[in-house]
Amino acid sequence: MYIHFFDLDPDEKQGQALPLIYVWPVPYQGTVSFGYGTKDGPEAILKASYQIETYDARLDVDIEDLCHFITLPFQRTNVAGPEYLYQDMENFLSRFDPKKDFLLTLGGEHSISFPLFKFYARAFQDLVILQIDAHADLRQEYEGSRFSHACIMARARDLGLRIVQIGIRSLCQEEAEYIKEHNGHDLLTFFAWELPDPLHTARLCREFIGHSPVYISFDVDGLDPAIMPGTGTPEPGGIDYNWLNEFWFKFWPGPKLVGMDICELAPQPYNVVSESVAVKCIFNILTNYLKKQQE
Ligand SMILES: [Mn+2]
Repeated sequence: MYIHFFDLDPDEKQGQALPLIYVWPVPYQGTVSFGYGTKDGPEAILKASYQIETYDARLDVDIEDLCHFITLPFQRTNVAGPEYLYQDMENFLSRFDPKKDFLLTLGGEHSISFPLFKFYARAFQDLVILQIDAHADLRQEYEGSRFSHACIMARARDLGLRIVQIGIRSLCQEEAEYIKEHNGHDLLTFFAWELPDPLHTARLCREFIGHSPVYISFDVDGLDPAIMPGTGTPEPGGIDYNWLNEFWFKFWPGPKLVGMDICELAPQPYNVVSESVAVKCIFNILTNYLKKQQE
């Protein structure tokens, strides 16, 4: 069984006062519109993490010296609909403290983010969601559901949360109009076709975020399908791996990160590129954030 994220056993480092990160697998697949397989995402990410070097050569730091990982049991996922899943997730989350506990949630489709938005928004009213995604996810309703993965950021707006979106390139007219109206006020959208360089993007994000804490909601389809083929709704023209890594490098030191999720990974048979890229993306976020917190 692949339980220890990055093959790091927290018991081996007991006594070291390092930040704790709870890895929470939520293999929910309910409202996905096209591709299938997001229920296998969490397991594929855990498995792939065993193959990844834990030393970050650029930052000259090993992730095992930055944090401890504790993998939580796989969340039971009720497929009757997101409302049922949310109840189960909220029950589980009631044991955690949003002020102190960093959850790294492994989806599952993007609808799994909503209980986490609510969880952290309770403690941080000025929370900003940093969304990596090909899709705006700002529809009020999709295929009869308000809690579809295609509406997840509209639900974040219902909670009063500000959102930064990076990599967006697939949206409907209703969403385009919403973005026009809100961009620069309570929403900051970077379309993939006009993405500035990482340094400039990081500066604009930090200006918009100010002193507010951040929660990262990472839909893997934000990346280019050339490096992330394993996802349900691939969209060409996505974010480049090195661009994104450079962005995190320039984004911190900066806003406090309270938690994150990564979702919509649908592993492909005989091809481990997607889950390996997903693990590296998680790794880069954590090493850049935690290392610069220490400095
Ligand atoms: Mn998406």
